[in-house]
Amino acid sequence: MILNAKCSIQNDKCAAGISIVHFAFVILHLSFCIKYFLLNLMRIDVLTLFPEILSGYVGQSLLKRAVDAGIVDVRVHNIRDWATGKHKQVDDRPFGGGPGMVLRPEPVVECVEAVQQQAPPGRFVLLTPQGRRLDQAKVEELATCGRLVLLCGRYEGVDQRVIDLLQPEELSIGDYILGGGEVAAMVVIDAVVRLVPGVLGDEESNRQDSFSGERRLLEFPQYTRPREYRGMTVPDVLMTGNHPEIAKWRAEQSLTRTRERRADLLESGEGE
Ligand code: JD8
Repeated sequence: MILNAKCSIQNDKCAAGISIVHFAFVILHLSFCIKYFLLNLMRIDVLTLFPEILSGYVGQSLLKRAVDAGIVDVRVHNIRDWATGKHKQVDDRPFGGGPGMVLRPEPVVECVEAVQQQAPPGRFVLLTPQGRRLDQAKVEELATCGRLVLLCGRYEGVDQRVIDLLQPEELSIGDYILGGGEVAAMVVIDAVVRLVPGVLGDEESNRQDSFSGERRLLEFPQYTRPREYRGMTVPDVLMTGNHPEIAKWRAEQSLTRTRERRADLLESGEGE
């Protein structure tokens, strides 16, 4: 009887222990939701075999300021930390033969799962030449997610089963071949972070607003001091102080430049 009582007390303790852990988890996730979704903050996790490639960039002025201000939280994780076995092997030769190595599925999947569990799961992106090409519309979409998890491959890429199992959004930064996903991840971070409210100064972010939307033109030419350099002078209109005229000149310059260099940015008819 005494034994039974002891047992039931222990069971209660156990059940209470589990529910307390669950409760703590719910509170933790709730606080993350408030932080990242309601307060417009952003957490970015980068999964890579070469974390040192990211460290210089993350310490850079604009991003560092945002990190220091608590607006963005960038965390870099080394996939190798999830490798098991004596040699912590993360890559292996491709089945079917061919050059190079392929990232093994186990350390990658386990790394993604562990990192996703640290907070409410984020938008999971794989940087790969096979991905949809990144553009400013996609950047704006990513900037509205409270959390991004960026997976960088290396070598010949990741085992296809990682993709089939975890179904990341596959993105490419452009039609050229990089050595790995790290530089692409930095491009994504750079483009996304400047859209998070408070990262840029007010002046800059207002300007961003006026350029968002579907019609995008190239920038007009900029000039600063000196007024004359090696016989080249600044266009007179910029020295007049006539702001309506300056705005008109700049708009014309933007349109001409876009027509000449990037006609693809203009909807048909507008460039004529
Ligand atoms: C991830 C490995 C290199 C790719 C063999 C050596 C993005 N726009 C982009 N260009 N390239 C990448 C990219 C390249 C990568 C990896 C992204 C992982 N590589 C491989 C296949 C052929 N090379 C990218 N985003």
